[in-house]
Amino acid sequence: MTISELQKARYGYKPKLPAVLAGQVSEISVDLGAPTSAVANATELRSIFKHNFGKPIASFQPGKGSIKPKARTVGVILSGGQAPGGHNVIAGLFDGLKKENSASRLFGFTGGPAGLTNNKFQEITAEIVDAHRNTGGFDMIGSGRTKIETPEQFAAALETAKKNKLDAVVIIGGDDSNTNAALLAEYFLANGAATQVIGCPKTIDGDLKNELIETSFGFDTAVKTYSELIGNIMRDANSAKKYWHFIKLMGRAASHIALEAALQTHPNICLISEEVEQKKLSLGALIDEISAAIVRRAEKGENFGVVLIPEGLVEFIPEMKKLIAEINDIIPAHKDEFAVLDNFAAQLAFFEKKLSAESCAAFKSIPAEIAKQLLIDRDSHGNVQVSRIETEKLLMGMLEERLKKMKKEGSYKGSFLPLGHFFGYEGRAAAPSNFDADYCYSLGYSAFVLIAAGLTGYISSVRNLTAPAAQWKAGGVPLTMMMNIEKRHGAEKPVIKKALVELDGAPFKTFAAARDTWAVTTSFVYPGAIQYYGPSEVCDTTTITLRLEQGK
Ligand code: FBP
Repeated sequence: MTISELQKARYGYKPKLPAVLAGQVSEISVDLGAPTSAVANATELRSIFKHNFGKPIASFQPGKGSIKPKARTVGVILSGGQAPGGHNVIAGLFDGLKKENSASRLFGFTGGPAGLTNNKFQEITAEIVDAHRNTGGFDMIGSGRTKIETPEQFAAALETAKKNKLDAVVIIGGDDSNTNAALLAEYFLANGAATQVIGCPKTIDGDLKNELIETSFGFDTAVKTYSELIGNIMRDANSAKKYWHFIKLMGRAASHIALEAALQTHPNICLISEEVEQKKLSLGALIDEISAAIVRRAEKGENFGVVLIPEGLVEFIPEMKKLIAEINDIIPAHKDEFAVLDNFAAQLAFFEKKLSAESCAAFKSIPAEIAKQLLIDRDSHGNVQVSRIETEKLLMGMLEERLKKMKKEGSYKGSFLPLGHFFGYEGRAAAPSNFDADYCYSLGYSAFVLIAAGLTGYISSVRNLTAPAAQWKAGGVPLTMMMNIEKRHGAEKPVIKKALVELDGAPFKTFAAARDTWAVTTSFVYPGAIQYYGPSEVCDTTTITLRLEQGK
């Protein structure tokens, strides 16, 4: 394989670790705090997680600990969408295990959680790790979205654990995958298995976070990559002065990516799904807001601009949310009838009979191409695949109509040439920034210490992330502490609560205070590419979101 000079240099990059993780594992003392509860529904969760509920928070301190170094066999799984730094989590785990005892073994289950239930793995060797240090993607062992939920799947996972004498399994994933990790930890204990289960917080979406998990890994790199691209488009727009760019950004439910990209680049408009939901803004209201900015800029002779759109927006617009919820119920209830409909006209006729009058009107009001995209198969966790719904085109089409009408009426005299973009996969497998390289390696190393301390049902936690890495604090948070009960597929389920954008939080408030100016006055910022070598303030700092959340 041909390797670029930058890649060669990055193989040699030594991720920074919190000081407490730098020595021998026997020099770490694992402090356990008071019993914990849950985000909500503590009584129900206590009865579901009889063996794990209420465990204390673990924090690592320098000192003589009680960990007795030994050789261990550990499995690791990458689960869900790619996020920059996944390979470094594995590298941190591998290095921790080997430093403790060179006879320890690490098995990488291939293709996501299905690797565990099908007992498909490859042993991770030093050679494999070295060829993936500080690289993006999940290609070392692959990933997948299989949900371990049936009794047969749990039994198969246990069988794999027993067969391979696994001391522990580390699941690197988002909120759904870590919910699975909690269920697996409980199942193993309930069945007398000694295999520990540890989670790691991964997702570019940034929605797996709380006071103890300051950010999920990958968010930093992905949003910096998108911000570079947005900045480049802004510079082009400000040079050519003839296009309005509509940029949809990944982030299935939460708008953290769009908000952070807005803070980094100052677009004319950035929609925030959580605000759209709270203010119950209809599609028509969004078109009012965007067209008002287009008209005001046109009056200044500026017939160009940039609009950021969070990927999950359609699910937060009230009439679309209702429509999608009805479609989610109708398709499984009439599976066979729906499966034989082989063209959109037949599907439309089918839904006309089944949808409520309001949802039927919404379904018919959107372009057929978009309506078809609302019917695409849900993923294994029941999520609508919003990355495949062209929301940017929906808005562009509606704006073209609105502005044409306004031109006829004489209230708009500009020219409107819209261009659509979708930035998602471009950033998801990017080479990790120094922050993500360091954070991920620390998360993996911290997962190893949790294993060595004999803990199960925990997620690896590295905190104090706006300080230099040596001052980061490491430990583990009981997974049940992050859970509540929510309705999924019509049934009440224990799940890790998603962290959506808080409208009273500092990141949103900072954006809201500036957006009226950005809407009309060209205020673009061009952040440029991620830098790996150079001054720390250029290379190591993390997101504006994290800094604002921590009051820095
Ligand atoms: P995770 O929640 O698994 O981290 O994945 C997030 C994500 O990248 C979303 O931003 C996006 O909507 C989705 O994955 C795309 O899924 P797929 O990889 O199946 O296309």
